[in-house]
Amino acid sequence: TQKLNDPIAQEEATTSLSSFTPDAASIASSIKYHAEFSPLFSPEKFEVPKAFFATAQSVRDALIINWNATYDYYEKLNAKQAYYLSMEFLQGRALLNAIGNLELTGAYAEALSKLGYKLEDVAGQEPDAALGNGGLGRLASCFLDSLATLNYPAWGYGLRYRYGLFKQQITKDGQEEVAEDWLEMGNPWEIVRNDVSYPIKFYGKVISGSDGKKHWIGGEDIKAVAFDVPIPGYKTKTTINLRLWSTKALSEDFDLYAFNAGKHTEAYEALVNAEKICYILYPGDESMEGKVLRLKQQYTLCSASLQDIIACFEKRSGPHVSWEEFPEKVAVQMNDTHPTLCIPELLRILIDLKGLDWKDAWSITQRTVAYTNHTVLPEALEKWSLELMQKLLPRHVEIVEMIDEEHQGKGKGKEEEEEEEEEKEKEKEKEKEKEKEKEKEKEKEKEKEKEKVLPEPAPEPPKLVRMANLCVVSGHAVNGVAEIHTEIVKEEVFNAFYELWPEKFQNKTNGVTPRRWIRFCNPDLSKIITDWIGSEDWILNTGKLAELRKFADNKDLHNQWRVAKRSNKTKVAAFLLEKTGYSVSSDAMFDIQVKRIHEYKRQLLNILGIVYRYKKMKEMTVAERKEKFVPRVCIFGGKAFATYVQAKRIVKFITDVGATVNHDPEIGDLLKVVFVPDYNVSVAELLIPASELSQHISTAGMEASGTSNMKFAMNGCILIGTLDGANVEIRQEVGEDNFFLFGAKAHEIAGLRKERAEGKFVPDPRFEEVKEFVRSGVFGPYNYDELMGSLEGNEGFGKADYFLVGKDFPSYIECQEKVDEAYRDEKGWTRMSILNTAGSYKFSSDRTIQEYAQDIWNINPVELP
Ligand code: GPQ
Repeated sequence: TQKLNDPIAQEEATTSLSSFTPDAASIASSIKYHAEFSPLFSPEKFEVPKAFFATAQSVRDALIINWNATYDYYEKLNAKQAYYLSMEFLQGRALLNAIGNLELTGAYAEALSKLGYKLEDVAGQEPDAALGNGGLGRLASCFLDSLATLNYPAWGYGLRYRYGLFKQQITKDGQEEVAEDWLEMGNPWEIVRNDVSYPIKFYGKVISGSDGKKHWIGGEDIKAVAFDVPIPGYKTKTTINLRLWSTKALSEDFDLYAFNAGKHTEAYEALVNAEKICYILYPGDESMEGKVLRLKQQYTLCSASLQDIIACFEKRSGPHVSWEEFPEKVAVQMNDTHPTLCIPELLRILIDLKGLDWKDAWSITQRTVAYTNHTVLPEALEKWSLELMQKLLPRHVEIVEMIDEEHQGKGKGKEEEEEEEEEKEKEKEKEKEKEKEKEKEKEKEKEKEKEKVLPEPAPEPPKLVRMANLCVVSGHAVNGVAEIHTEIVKEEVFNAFYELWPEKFQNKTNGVTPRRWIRFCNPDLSKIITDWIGSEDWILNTGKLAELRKFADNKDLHNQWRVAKRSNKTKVAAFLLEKTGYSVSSDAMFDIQVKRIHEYKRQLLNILGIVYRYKKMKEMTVAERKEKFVPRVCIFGGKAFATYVQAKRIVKFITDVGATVNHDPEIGDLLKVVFVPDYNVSVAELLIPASELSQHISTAGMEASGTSNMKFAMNGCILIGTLDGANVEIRQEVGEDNFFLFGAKAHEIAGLRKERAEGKFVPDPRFEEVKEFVRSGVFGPYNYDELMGSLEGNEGFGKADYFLVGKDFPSYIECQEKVDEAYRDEKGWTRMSILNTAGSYKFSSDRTIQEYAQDIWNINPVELP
């Protein structure tokens, strides 16, 4: 590497921004400039971490120029803008994506090589920005890429978590979580806007002013500061913004007196209290402190973002602000229910601060916000304790009560409503009196209680605010994320609302960005696609992928296709060896299931299928087993939520099976089972291109959509799956013959569970056999009684095989036999693989975003001059 503090290098390095041109020489000097003047690393060394940082900063310069141009133009045009509010953004790494979108990959590779570095190594230094858990967060990030690429005026809003999603370590006890200090070396992509900050209030009380207005006063005040992350579009100058909020105490809140008195912890209590809001995503919420923290996080996101959106609206409106026009300029999308507080917050600002009356504020709010539902699992539909909310956000609870009243009063005539209003007022007065009486009674009872031997019966369960209902009532659109999911949303979960407002309900089948998920993660396959289609147009217009169908039987394409897959597999084999110590053959079929560990996703079905296969192998002669089974590498990856005991048992089970099978000399390359630690976006980018079979085997009706299924199909994997989520549509597009289907259908599930509860289910003997085998202790001393027991019995959630693993087991292993057969036919398999890529065009997030833009947000693309 060149020494950077010699005068010539310095002169080169000071090349200013204005002369930034996308050729290797000026890129190299821009990198050197940042290496030289970056205050974050010591001057005498120029090692890879510093090279990464300097490279990223030089890219950021280019992004800032485009960001500013985009911002200025939007400001001038004052077009309607969409705001995507999400607690999660799973951005992954940014470097290769950014230079890829800017079409500067070649130039950067050359520049770095001049400086003695390989682009690949430098890019490998970047930590994943893991500000999310899984599908929901990654979807938000894919949407940003599509929004920028399609030139839609839109911004993302989220929180800047100090720690990313935990790092997963696999030990002999299973999963262990370690904090992910992703900001340790600094974040070269973010721009802190010290002049963009908003006050956020918690607690306090509401008083009625002499002006008849409500005032929320007192309480705890902190501020939210903006950190901007530029999001470049592909082959466009448009660079949109992901604005992440970081919380801080007000400067006067550092208690100098306490500190000087030696009470150090006490002195900065307020600082920690404010900053901890943004420590981590989804802090444990079993404790009351945890619950409060989560609600504070949600409110911070909503309040800061809305204050920002409103400030922007006012600025763009000029001296005459017409609030009636707000919904014509602003669309707010709530990514699941986490940003629900947007609704009462917008109403609060409009009514209390801007002086609008309820009717106008309500109408504006309804026309502005829309809600995406991502799950039908009842335990995942958020409900907040009314009592807690009342303490933390007293004014918002009043507003939520008004919304409820408004909703209850729907469809009534105006006079009737007014009369009712009067009645209600009277009722309220009466109730207040009654409340007072009750309080007195209670006090008396408390006194008596102290004298009693036995306690009184338990109090009534706490009242809960149903966030999803609030979204459905208040928003103008509600959407599910795959066709089957939207049907369930309409017919079951929100059926009463659907009957009331059928026009609100829509489907927006998810999608993923073909830039990150084909073009950049699978350059070999991309080149082949481009060569055969005759242009790169498919990257922006995935419809073109369908043209590959014409060549599905072409021998030359087959050869190239297989070479690319094989080369991706070799890379994964090296990666697995490094991370797990297991050596696998690249000739074996790569069979992958990567996603969050959850019972409904049924990693347990997969691993029990593997155990069954292993048992059968052991019962056969060498010749028999080679005849019956194709060699497979079964790869798992995914994190379990830290407090989800059953999910962690599943991780432990998979690793135990791996430890036994992988060391069994009789089995050799015929079967390997590998759990990849710390699955994240970057690991996905490596694994998906190398996968041949991919598993999407949730209990039908439980996976809202799934998005990795789309990525796998795009990369020429064949899916084995149930008729669930987007699998249904993928199968339709790629063709039934090119999808391995098994399992019970969504409409059968309730009946099957009922049968089970009535003791009518007769398990398949092969299922009994496999559980017995596990219990016999072949996989080590760990006691699997509880895990296997959850698949038995007849009663209750979590037990009695709620997720129907036993029911689907026979059809699953029979389907897996068909997979083996199909894999032996190399030509047939390659054909299926090509047809999967060809049939995946619908699942570009560009298509999804266009649908949101047209049907929900009513926004139009704006191309920079
Ligand atoms: N999803 Cl509610 C999450 O990743 N996190 C969540 O908290 C909820 C949903 C997923 C869902 O399970 C997948 O089926 C979807 O494909 C994904 O959201 C994006 O819609």
